[in-house]
Amino acid sequence: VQIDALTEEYFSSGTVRGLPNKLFIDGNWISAISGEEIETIDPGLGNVFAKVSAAQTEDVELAVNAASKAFKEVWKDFKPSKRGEILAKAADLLEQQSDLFAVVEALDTGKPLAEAQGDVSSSVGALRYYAGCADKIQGDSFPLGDGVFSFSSVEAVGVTAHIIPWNYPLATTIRGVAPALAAGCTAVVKPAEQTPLSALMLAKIFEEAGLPAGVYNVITGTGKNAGSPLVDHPKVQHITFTGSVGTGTLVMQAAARNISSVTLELGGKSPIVALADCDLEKTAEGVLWAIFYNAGQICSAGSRLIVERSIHRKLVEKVVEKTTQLQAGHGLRNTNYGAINSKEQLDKIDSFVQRAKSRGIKCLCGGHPISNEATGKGWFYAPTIMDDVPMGDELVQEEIFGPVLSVQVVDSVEQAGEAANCTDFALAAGVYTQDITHALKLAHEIDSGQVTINDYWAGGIEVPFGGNRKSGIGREKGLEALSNYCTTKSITMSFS
Ligand code: TXE
Repeated sequence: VQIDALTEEYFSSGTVRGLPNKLFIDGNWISAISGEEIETIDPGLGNVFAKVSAAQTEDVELAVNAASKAFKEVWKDFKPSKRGEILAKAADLLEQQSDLFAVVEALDTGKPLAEAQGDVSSSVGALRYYAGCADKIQGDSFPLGDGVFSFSSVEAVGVTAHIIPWNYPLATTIRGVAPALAAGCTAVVKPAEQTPLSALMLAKIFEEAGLPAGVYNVITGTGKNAGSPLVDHPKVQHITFTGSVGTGTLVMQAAARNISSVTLELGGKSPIVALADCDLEKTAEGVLWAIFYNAGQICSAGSRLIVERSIHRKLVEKVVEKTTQLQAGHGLRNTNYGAINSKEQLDKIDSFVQRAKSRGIKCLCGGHPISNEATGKGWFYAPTIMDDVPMGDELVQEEIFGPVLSVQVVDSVEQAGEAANCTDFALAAGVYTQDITHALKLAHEIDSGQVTINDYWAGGIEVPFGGNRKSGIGREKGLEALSNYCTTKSITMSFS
């Protein structure tokens, strides 16, 4: 019912009432010192529906200082079980407000409401998971003999910066901030300029849950004016970044200047290997959602189908047939295939496809922008499948970050493994086969942060997630993510 009311309000007024539009620093809602603002656009209609403050260096300074003060004076020695209670309360509050969050997230990103609802519920789960971790972070003891005893104390690193992309704004914010806060760190979040709202709305949730001022801060603004001074700040001890390889490189350079640590979750060109004995129906369904969920705007999207020649035609036909089930449309109009987040991204996707066509690569379906049938507005791209793409082609090598599947045909399990590893990326992979030996052999051989067998999106907050090589450094999610926000101090004493 709330969703219906919010949808109606949005389509009649062009916005949603009560959206936050200021920075959240030290527990206060304040405008950027410059007074400047940026607009946020609904990609499903191409209309501006909200404005937020545009932070610059001086605002970043305030936020980092607030986070530093809160770390030293309040949060680092806050009773761990109480930290957990606040995170658990925040999870409950987010769950209660999930309709509002899902609608705003769908508007900001352009994704279908059902997908945004999934993002909110997985974010509630992530908050609960790390709430339970807060009082279970502990050290070790090291008996040394000779009257000397040593133990370790696992401590929070300090102020952490979180640079968030536009494809999963809420989920990416929470998957970094929840373990950071559970570990006793404070956070300054810089959401993507295209999708700033949910990180701000989360501030309201944390406020209501009783999080002390300065522990969670949000500075909205551009990468250049707000993101860059944040990652360059000497008081920031750890940076968690999700985004492009180019910006990740700049972030790592900034971290190197300050000797701060980084977690980088960058791009991907993830393969799905379909061996001759796979279940064709299940594989086709897996491939469909691996590449067309969120219109392919996912770092771990399965953007390459590596298929054995004997089933190539049959499998590809099935996937093409299934793409006809996809209904493009505005995220709040009960569709299952949403918009591309920005005009720039739409143009980038189309230019990859047009270049490929001009090189003679066969397009099996899609291959062009489409307009939202109901309104003729918004940025949509037809689900696209490019067939028999050579290994060295840019469609195989480069991240498109859109709904474009490149099919690679191979003649053996060995060739499939080689094809899977033929790019600079190593984020995710899927393997579809009935043969356990082949499944395990490929899982072993594929260089990737995660491999899923006979499924693609399986795996929750419990499972570490991240990439190798150009796909990044470090892992998020799971207990492993806590180590991003902790440092070990060894304390040794003599009692002889
Ligand atoms: O990414 P950026 P963009 C890929 C995808 C896409 C391309 C460009 O291929 O087409 O990147 O997207 C902030 N210092 N991915 O330009 O620049 C920025 O404000 C500090 C993959 O949006 O990486 C935003 O908050 N921060 C990806 C965040 O970095 C800076 C998700 C990501 O933006 C900054 C998104 C700077 N100098 C895009 N410059 C994934 N792996 O999921 C920008 N930012």
